[in-house]
Amino acid sequence: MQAFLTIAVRAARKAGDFIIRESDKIRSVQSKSQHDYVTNVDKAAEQIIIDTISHSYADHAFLGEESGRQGDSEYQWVIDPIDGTTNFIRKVPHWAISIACKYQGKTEVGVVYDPVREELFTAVRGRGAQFNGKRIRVSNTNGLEHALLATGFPFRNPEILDKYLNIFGKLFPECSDMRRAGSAALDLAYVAAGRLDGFWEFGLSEWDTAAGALLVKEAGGMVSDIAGNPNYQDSDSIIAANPKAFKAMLKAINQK
Ligand code: 2AM
Ligand code: CA
Ligand code: CA
Ligand code: CA
Repeated sequence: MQAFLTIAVRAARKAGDFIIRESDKIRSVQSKSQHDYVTNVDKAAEQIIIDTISHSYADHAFLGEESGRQGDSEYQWVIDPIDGTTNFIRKVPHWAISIACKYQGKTEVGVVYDPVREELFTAVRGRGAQFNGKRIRVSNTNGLEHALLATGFPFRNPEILDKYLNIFGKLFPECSDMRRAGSAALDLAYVAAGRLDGFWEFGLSEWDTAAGALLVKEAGGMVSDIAGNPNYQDSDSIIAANPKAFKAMLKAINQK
């Protein structure tokens, strides 16, 4: 799996260099659905990542946000070329490349790379998580009183806004503060690095969370859906946090 990590990092760095070079030359901004934008740069970056990986692993399969599913293999690479496209388009320097490699449905390798800050978060299942080559752990914050949480608003799903606001109303008064920075992959990486104590969001896709969720778990954190079910991929919600904050978040959410 170490070889897969090397390739994932190479692909993320190549895409990162490309995106930074192109960031003053965004040619087209399209709306895929309401509020979900994509640019020519997202699409080209995804192709760079796929080409880099295919060069080493010609028979592997891909699931990319912009190009969908390709190939059929026990190995599948899950790619978000720019997580935080709205920030990227508006020149807010907070977005990342997210690449995960799954074998037989299980995430084995995860990379989240922020090329603006040159911050690289990596994990291999069973081998821990690293930030720029140094081992990271989730925070030790106990409970919610001093916890800094992050979230994303349900911009795509106005029908779940009431459900979202209800949970916000339970968590926000209990915690120290809540961030909404616009990149779920970086939110998860920051939980893994202990910069944030917890994260929760509705309506994310596999490419947003696959790499980041492995980072959190390998850094000693917990990941589940809003009901505490570890198979968060089967639901429309995700919670990730250090184990103590995780427990406190679920308790706060489930209180009447
Ligand atoms: P994306 O930039 O790859 O689309 C944060 O809420 C998550 O939702 C991000 O991972 C982001 O991924 C996605 N997202 C899509 N459209 C968004 C929008 N208009 N505002 C905020 N996040 C958006
Ligand atoms: Ca998108
Ligand atoms: Ca995304
Ligand atoms: Ca994206």
